[in-house]
Amino acid sequence: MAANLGLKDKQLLVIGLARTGIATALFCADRGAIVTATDTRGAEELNGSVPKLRAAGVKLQLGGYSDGIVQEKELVIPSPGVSADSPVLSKARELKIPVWSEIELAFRFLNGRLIGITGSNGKTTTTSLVDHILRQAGFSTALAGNIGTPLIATVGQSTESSVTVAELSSFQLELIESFRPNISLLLNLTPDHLDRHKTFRAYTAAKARIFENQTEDDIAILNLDDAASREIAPSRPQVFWFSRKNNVAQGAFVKNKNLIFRRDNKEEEILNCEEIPLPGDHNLENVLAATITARLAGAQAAQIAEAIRSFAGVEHRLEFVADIHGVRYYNDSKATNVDATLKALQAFPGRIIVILGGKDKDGDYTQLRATLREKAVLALLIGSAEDKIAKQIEGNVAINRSGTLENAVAFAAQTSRSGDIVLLAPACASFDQFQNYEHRGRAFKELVRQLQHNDESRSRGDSKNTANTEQRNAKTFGK
Ligand code: UMA
Repeated sequence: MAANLGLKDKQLLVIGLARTGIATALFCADRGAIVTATDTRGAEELNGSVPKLRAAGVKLQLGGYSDGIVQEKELVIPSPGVSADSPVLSKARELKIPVWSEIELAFRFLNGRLIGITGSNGKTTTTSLVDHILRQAGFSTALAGNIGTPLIATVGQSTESSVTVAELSSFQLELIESFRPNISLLLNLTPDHLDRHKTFRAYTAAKARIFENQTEDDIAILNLDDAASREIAPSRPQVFWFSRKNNVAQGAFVKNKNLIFRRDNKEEEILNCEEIPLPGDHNLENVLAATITARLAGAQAAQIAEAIRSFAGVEHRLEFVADIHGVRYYNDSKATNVDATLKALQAFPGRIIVILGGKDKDGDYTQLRATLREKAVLALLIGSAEDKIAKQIEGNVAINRSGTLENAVAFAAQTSRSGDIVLLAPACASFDQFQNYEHRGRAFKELVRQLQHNDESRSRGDSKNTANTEQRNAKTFGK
């Protein structure tokens, strides 16, 4: 670990006061730093965190800030949502004030071992799976980072024997200095967040920083099937590869449908790939990557196999919701870009009714055409991206302009037949109609569960129940 940092009497600026900023400001104030924290939002929008921050002695400047706020600060810690090239951070650099992401600060205080997991898609599933395997194998673990709990918030519980499993985003990695996971895993690289990083090259460079400070004592794990990942393989750490398509010298691969871990010419059969409960080739990649990570962290082959078999998956990632008369409903609300939607479609054999749309992120939906032709029977379009998506995919799949998620689910229920898959994998952000992708996913699940409930009430001939459910529907969705 890097040298611990003395925070006492240090003048710090924390920018952004949501999950990361609040945890960072409280952590630093608790260690005697003189903390100023700022946000473009006003006190009334900060969900009640203001009294707690004030009580901890944090000086607040809310409702906006000027570049001058960095004057006389010794360290600036912006939240991941603050763009690295924003004027206030440029000013800090001009004044030679260090600008660190919160993961850099957390790293200076973290005890025990650190596993860092990044990539364009699959991060959350893989991070959760690694954590699940290690816990099942008896390790004391903490799950943190981009997955929702800031790394700094878990530092206090870390001990010499604990393992912190952290999901890392490009926003967090682009502002590190000495951050160094013992095991770094890069799952894949496809274009994402180009509104922030501008070019794929800059985005890739931010992700590659996960390996930057690793030494010969550390481990890097990469995807041999992904050309962009191969190009940035590091030279200092020991490199392990995973591949669905080829054998690898050191790492994990598939042989005769078995998942194999290989190290120093010794092979271990982990489990049969058909036993993996998560659908799709991309999930096979996630499982291969998690296997190497957990094995090198110290879990035994049999423990890994058992934990994979019992892994229930992650909410909003190809999450199974219900089977209603042979029609299976899946929630993949986290598919907020075209590549993630492609992977979701590819995870099923066919006859998919897919719900697409939301807020466009400059996505190229023409990339969906071939897979829609092959796998989908119907595309239900929702949200503000409806027109653009319709223009870009028409002629490749039947389209219904549903407008809202509620209409889309109702239409899917009417038109589907046994054996069909109804898949929410929107390829768009959610912010036009929902607070975030989690809100969208929960709304989808609620709609499907109501369908199921209504169906069960009908088959019981229970008219009273049906009326109640309809009343409840009207309440929840404002019909
Ligand atoms: N703000 C400013 N100035 C700015 C920009 C934002 O003051 O220029 C303020 C906003 O008004 C707001 C706060 O900053 O109050 C928001 O900060 P934030 O967006 O960093 O929110 P956090 O709650 O701290 O969430 C961050 C991650 N968010 C982003 O990367 C955008 C969360 O990842 C992460 O779970 C959390 O830290 C804990 O580590 C979310 C995410 O969308 C899930 N990540 C991206 C992704 O997965 O695609 C990278």
